[in-house]
Amino acid sequence: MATTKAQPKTAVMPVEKYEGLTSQQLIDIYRLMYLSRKLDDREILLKRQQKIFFQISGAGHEALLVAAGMVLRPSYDWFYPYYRDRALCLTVGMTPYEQLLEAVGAADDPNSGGRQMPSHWGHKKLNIVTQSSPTGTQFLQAVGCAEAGRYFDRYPEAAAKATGDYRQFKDVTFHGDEVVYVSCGDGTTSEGEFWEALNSASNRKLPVLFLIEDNEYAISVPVEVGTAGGNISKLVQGFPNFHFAEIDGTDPLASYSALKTAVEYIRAGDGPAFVHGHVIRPYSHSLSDDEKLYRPESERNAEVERDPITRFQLFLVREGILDEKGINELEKDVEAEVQDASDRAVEAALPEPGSYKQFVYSADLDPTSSDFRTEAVHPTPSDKGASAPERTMADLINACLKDEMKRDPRIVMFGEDVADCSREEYLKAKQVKGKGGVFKLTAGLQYEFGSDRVFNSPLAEANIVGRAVGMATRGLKPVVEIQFFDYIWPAMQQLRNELPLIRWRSNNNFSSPAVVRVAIGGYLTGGSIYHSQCGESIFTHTPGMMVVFPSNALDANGLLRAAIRCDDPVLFLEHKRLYRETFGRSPYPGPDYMVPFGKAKIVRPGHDLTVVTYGAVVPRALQAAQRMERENGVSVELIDLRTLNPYDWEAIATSVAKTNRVLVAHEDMLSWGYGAEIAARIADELFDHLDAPVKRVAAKDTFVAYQPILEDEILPQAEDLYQAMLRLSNY
Ligand SMILES: Cc1ncc(C[n+]2csc(CCOP(=O)(O)OP(=O)(O)O)c2C)c(N)n1
Ligand SMILES: [Mg+2]
Repeated sequence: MATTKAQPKTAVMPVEKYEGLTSQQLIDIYRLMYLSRKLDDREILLKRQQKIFFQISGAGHEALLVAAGMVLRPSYDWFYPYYRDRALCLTVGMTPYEQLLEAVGAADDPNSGGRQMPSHWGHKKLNIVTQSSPTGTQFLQAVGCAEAGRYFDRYPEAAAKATGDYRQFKDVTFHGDEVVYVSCGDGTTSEGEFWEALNSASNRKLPVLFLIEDNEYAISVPVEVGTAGGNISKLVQGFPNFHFAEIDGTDPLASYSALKTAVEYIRAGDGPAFVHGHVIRPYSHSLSDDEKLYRPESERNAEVERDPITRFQLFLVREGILDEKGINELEKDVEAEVQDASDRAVEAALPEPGSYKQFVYSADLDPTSSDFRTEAVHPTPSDKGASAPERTMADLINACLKDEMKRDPRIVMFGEDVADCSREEYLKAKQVKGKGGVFKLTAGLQYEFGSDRVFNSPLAEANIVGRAVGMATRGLKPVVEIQFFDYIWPAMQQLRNELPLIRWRSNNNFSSPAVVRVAIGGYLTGGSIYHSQCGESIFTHTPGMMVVFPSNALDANGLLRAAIRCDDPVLFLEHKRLYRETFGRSPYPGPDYMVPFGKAKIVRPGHDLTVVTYGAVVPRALQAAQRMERENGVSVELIDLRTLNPYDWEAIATSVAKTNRVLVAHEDMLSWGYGAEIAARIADELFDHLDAPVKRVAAKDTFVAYQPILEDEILPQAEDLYQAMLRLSNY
């Protein structure tokens, strides 16, 4: 482990004169720093003129970031910057005009096409990956991006283009020694995902440069409040394989020197690096913040003394590199450039009204299309005289994963316990059989495809999803597992604010079509609160996320294949109770069987009333429907939605127009559940067809209790469905 001793915050004279930089390079550094500051000043002016709507500056961070930009390779390395990184983006090639296009929200803004606030960097050509506003979400994605680069380097054939699935639209580039840059402020190091990322980067010796820009404040909260002892460098020293440096980030030469060493260390493949730069924040947190409210004049004045721009200007003059005339000319030149960029940006075309609808989902590959409808090649249960063995949902999910891994070398799988055996020597020596998931859904995959493709994650759900986002952005197809839906919540930031948003917020410049498989649901007899939860509507309420919830083995197989091949992120919900149920078993349908999204299955045709449901309620509703027919002569049409986003409105509308009575049923709680939306839409659009109010059956508005008597009462049973059908048909 290489370490660099902490250095004082004040500038230290370089050991080698100017760190080996030429006079011209020193002038270029000053130019970029000054340009960055002037762009902030211009944005502040534009904000006051109400030509832009938000401003957050990179002021005070310029020296550190120009240095970082200089030691990294544009369009070669990968960048996960944060909002103070204007100077880095300029240094690696983003133009002032492109930066101001985001500030005005222009259609041609390469960062986000007018969708994100200013300083939310993203640039496809420059490998600057779309940045969001939640602090700290970039770290695990950077780790995943680095893992993907390493994977492609080891398996270059995986980078090949292929037609017929997402790979057609996902270019892969890699060099083998690229560095992934990720940065944040001192405050953000308190986020859990920061620590999860350090843990994985360290453990896997990944080529990631962590740059911490410590301006001693997170809005108004000083560093000693967020960070134990007030110095993040002291806390991270225990992570193995890292190179560490702590520097004066207002000194471009000290920054350059430290970052150059750090990047050399990473590029050599020795592991990640952590560079902690002390910087200043002269312009308050943002234009919405006034630091005079929490920082006295004395403290603010002390910062002025450390301003990197004035100090470096003095340095250039003192060293005879530029005289005052030269400085004036350079500054005038920069100001003219900013003026010109600004004049053009305020005139730039704005996004077309209605264009917001674009790029919520892939425009290239539509999983609802007929391309995703293929026939089973072996007899299915509907084929009379089928002789192939009936397989469970667990079997056919496992079979699909195996088929797809064979077909697509970009697929990697990880999660808690998904590997057969992390200590693979036991597996190789056949000393153990292997686990392959707590429900055994991934059993045998590590054994067959190796530990680079199927491996255990740390026990950290954000880690699983965050890394998957980074990998998928880079071109891999992670098919990750969340062990229980009940424990999905640590990953919520990634699942809500990242995974489904990458495409839309980057205006289609990036995408992250990962698959997240989740074991969900109750009816377990003793599953209790934390092994029984549903909650699918939380995710169907997130634009950009496809949500799939199969009820039987054949659908699970075909839908999972469609999920893996498609170009959008998919939350694939697998009901634990259905994994090995007798209901819904099927023979293996072959390696190319697919069920398109958004196409419901009419489980049972009928003409008196419609039931719309999915998941584990399907077999219960079927039982109730059969009883309705038997005891009351009522013919129930049972619709299994199969996918919840998108969902098959046409099937619902056609059925309700025929039966005029509808029951919407699900296992999740009633209030604010998935059925509320379906019922509301039926009431709105199909009112004229209804002979009775829309009914709903769902769980009670509580969590599931352990004692089976309570569990039965809480979750909707066939009897509840029967009673609701009866009331509806008698209305
Ligand atoms: C998850 C999350 N929580 C809160 C915020 C609101 N917020 C934006 S910036 C910020 C402070 C960040 O401080 P630091 O990491 O030190 O960066 P700095 O702005 O000082 O450069 C906060 C609290 C956010 N964007 N995301
Ligand atoms: Mg800060």
